[in-house]
Amino acid sequence: MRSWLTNIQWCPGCWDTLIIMALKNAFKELEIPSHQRVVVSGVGCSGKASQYVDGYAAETLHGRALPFATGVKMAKPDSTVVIMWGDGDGYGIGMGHFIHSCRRNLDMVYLVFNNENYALTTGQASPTTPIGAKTKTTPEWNTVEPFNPLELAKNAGCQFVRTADSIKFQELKEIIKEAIQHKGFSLVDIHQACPSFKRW
Ligand SMILES: Cc1ncc(C[n+]2csc(CCOP(=O)(O)OP(=O)(O)O)c2C)c(N)n1
Ligand code: SF4
Ligand SMILES: [Mg+2]
Repeated sequence: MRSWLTNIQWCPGCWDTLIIMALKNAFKELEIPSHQRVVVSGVGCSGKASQYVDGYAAETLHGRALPFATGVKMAKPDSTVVIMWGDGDGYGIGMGHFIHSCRRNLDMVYLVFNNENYALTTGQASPTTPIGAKTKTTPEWNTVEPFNPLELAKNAGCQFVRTADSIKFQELKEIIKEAIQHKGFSLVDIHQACPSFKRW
């Protein structure tokens, strides 16, 4: 069988692959069989992630992975449902779904690949782009304050809220394991380097 690493769709130096590897290892160490795993992604560089994890997978619409995943979890409550998507997906177009998923508290894992930009569409500002950053849509500098997803999630009722860094691989894997074991909706906001467009 060919390794998944021979079919990489990301730029050299992209950290998306580290996040995928951390999830694959977390599934393995928790001994979750592939028929119980469901990985749902949105659209973006991060959206490709679901193609690389053994188990059921769906690459859905931009911003709509959460409602899709909610349906899966309700139909198949014993499955381990993981959402993998970007900051544009999760904190921009999919923001309403994010807040209501925190309120509903279904047992799902919400992994946000936070590279602080819309990377697949070549580097526009996102809700987490810092002040001063130069992007395609902020050619001089970004003047809009980024929002804090962690505080929003807590205020909306999410009881498991963590940040992680994809370069700290072991730590990321352990946090993902904790998130899977947490009974309820869990947010892991993952700092992800995007060498092609995030230059701040
Ligand atoms: C409804 C809809 N609007 C816009 C797009 C175009 N689009 C594709 S990916 C993307 C942004 C992706 O950014 P993010 O979610 O942060 O993922 P990343 O590529 O950074 O991993 C946009 C706007 C789309 N596919 N569908
Ligand atoms: S554009 Fe950025 S996020 Fe997308 S594959 Fe390239 S480095 Fe990764
Ligand atoms: Mg992004």
